[in-house]
Amino acid sequence: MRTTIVLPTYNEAENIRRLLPELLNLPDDVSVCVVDDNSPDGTGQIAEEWSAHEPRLSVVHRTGKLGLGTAYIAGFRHALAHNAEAVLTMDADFSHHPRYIPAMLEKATQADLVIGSRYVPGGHVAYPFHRRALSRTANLVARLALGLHAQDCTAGFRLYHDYTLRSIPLDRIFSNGYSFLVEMLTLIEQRGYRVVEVPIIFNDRQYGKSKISSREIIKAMYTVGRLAARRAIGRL
Ligand SMILES: Nc1nc2c(ncn2[C@@H]2O[C@H](COP(=O)(O)OP(=O)(O)OP(=O)(O)O)[C@@H](O)[C@H]2O)c(=O)[nH]1
Ligand SMILES: [Mg+2]
Repeated sequence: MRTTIVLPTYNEAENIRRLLPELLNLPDDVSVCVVDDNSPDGTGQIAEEWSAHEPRLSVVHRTGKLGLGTAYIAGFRHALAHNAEAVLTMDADFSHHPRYIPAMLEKATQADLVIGSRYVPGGHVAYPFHRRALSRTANLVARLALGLHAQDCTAGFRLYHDYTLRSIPLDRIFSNGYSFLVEMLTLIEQRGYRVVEVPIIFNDRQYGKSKISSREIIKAMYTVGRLAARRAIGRL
């Protein structure tokens, strides 16, 4: 299956140097699309230099920090325009380790969406307590308010089939940032697609800084509220 790995990046210079070779050496038929928001630390340039001698790597440069959700959409559009049969999204900071990718690709034969999941048996989160509590609460609220079935609704480690992505009206997605993931999953589950979770051990980043902020958390609560209201009136 021709798979494009979409990597949104903002200030991931230390990580991207280490991650790109691991991804490009995977035994599977993968290409990589870095979506960089003009990172001040030069992540976009590093990826650009690599792409000059690696035809399987492409870089989408955006003018500034435009948010994670629209970065995913830019990556989806790029991958679909280049005939990808599947699109895998992951963080560039090694929280999502490339070693899980083969298992996710294998599961894709049984699912329309595969989630690299922290919250199924065998999964684990190596986060400090407060971050773990935040993630657990966000998941619980999303599951209860939106009736989602997946255990890890906020995971960014996902493998989408091309047909799954093509059936979602990407133009109409209203949330950006981290809540984008909850909105995408809601639209996918609502269409009756099969979602399968593969356990992963999620590690805290080693290099670089987190981009999650209290503003993002408030925006995520707004997204869940808005989606729950739409679901209640049957207009998702
Ligand atoms: N292009 C782009 N990438 C982003 C943006 N915000 C975050 N990212 C990337 O999205 C991925 C996830 O962001 P992180 O900062 O790791 O967020 P997080 O995983 O919630 O936080 P930590 O656990 O602290 O790392 C990383 O690869 C980031 O570089 C953005 O606005 N634009
Ligand atoms: Mg991270």
